[in-house]
Amino acid sequence: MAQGEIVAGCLAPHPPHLVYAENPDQNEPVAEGGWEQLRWGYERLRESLNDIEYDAIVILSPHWQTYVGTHFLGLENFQSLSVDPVFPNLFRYHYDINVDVELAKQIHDKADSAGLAVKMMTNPDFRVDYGTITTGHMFRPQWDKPLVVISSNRSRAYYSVEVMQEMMMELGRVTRDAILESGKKVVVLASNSLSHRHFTTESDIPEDMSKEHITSHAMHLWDMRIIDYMKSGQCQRIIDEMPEFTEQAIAETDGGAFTWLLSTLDVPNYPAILHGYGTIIGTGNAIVEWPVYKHKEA
Ligand code: 2X7
Ligand code: FE2
Repeated sequence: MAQGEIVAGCLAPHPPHLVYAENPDQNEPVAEGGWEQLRWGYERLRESLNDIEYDAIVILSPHWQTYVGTHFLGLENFQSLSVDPVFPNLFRYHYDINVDVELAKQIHDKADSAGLAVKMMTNPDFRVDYGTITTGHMFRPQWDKPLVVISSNRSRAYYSVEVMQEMMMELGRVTRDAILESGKKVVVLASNSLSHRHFTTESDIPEDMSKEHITSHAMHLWDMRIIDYMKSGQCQRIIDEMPEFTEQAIAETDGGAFTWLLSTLDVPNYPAILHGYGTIIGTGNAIVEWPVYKHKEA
């Protein structure tokens, strides 16, 4: 069997506003657009990967929060209605998700052997979180590739960013090893915002872009610093500064997805492609691609 491959890795944020603004058939609320900078960013990401072949998409979502270990969706299909608990006015999405259970189990088993606490989620009534669904929809709205969905162990909540990073670096390494052994071509996605300080009230028209901006200058500076590291291929500096970034920018990196992504990619030292940046209810969001397919020889 040929060796498997990670063909690309992406930072693919999940504010439900993006799905709301796209008005897909699956989502009940209707919008007059909004957040175009980010939606155009997702268009550019999709276009960039259009000619790249892959078998499956692996997503780690901070909104599937499992405080005891890391869990993996473990049934072939999940269907239901997902309602965002904070924004039920924006996100009521009827999903139908196919899972690559074989690959999920391979990653699960490798993580287990490495000493991480893991579990396959085999409850057919389990409700998939809106982070997974929004990233899945915006990355590939046709939903024609099976997913592997990985929960967030939230180890930062019990311990610290440092402990979270140790665990997510290990989870990233075993994810990578399992993918290489599987013989499959895979895209890996970290579903998270950067700075994550929200406004506490919503405007009357949620998609009124005259009300949208970053919550503070400090948040903007942090987001630009991290983006600069991504664009200039300095991902080890992101790992090194993750504790300060996560604490000072209240960043959604606390869920571990970003650290896990960088680890699956062997902490890239080549430039990432920034497809878009924008704010959503005050939070900072970047759509970024690491084009591994261009760096095979390196
Ligand atoms: O989950 C989110 C988020 N990360 C950022 C902004 C708004 C809503 O939901
Ligand atoms: Fe979020």
